[in-house]
Amino acid sequence: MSIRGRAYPLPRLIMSRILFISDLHLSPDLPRLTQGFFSFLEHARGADALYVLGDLFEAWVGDDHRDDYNNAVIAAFRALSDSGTRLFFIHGNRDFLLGQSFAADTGGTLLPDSQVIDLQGRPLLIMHGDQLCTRDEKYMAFRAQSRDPAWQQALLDKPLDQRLMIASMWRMQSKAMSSNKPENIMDVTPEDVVQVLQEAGAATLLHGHTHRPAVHDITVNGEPARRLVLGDWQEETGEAVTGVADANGLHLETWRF
Ligand SMILES: [Mn+2]
Repeated sequence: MSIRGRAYPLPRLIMSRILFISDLHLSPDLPRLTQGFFSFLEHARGADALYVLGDLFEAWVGDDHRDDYNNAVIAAFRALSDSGTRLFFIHGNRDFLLGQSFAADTGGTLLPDSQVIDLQGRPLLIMHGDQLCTRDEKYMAFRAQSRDPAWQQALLDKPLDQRLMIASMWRMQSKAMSSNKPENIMDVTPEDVVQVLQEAGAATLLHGHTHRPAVHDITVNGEPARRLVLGDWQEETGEAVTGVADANGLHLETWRF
């Protein structure tokens, strides 16, 4: 038996590693970012779990849209989940149509809009974060509509090319509207952050969506609490602020690609 050979498997690390990403806005128009995403999934191998907290895709018009690009993304996720890393997805405001067949093909699980997970004995509340931007009334109205199952089905019943046109129209509208909105409207409402943490019985919230990566120290029920915000992936600089839970606790880490 050779010592150099892989006669003995490495002992499983006692400390787990859980990764969190959001706001990749994957699109065939972003080649560097797409490559960075594929390398990140390689880097994620060996982690216990990867959570994707929404806006994985710039647009998702239905699980039946299986072009080469989407197939490659699904295959890369599948390779990761087959290697033993559990995969979880939460919808974002761009990819609210991600469905069960997407999740099944990646070997992952679609979670509800907000979820409490156990992080080494401590509850962590995770979500995309758009539901906290309640001062943006127009968006909240669209959100309510876009999460209605009947409305979603009516959209999915349209031919694929029509859905692709609708999605590109939404993107243009969203860009035009965002540039006219005051800064504070585009961020989370502090009172809602406190409320969701109280309801969840958690002292830590992790979300994306706002593209304002940071760690905020806050107070909930008179106790110290934290809100961690993941960043959006940057095609130009090749950087993404991700979340990592390991021996050092939950923290943000920049992934360079
Ligand atoms: Mn978003």
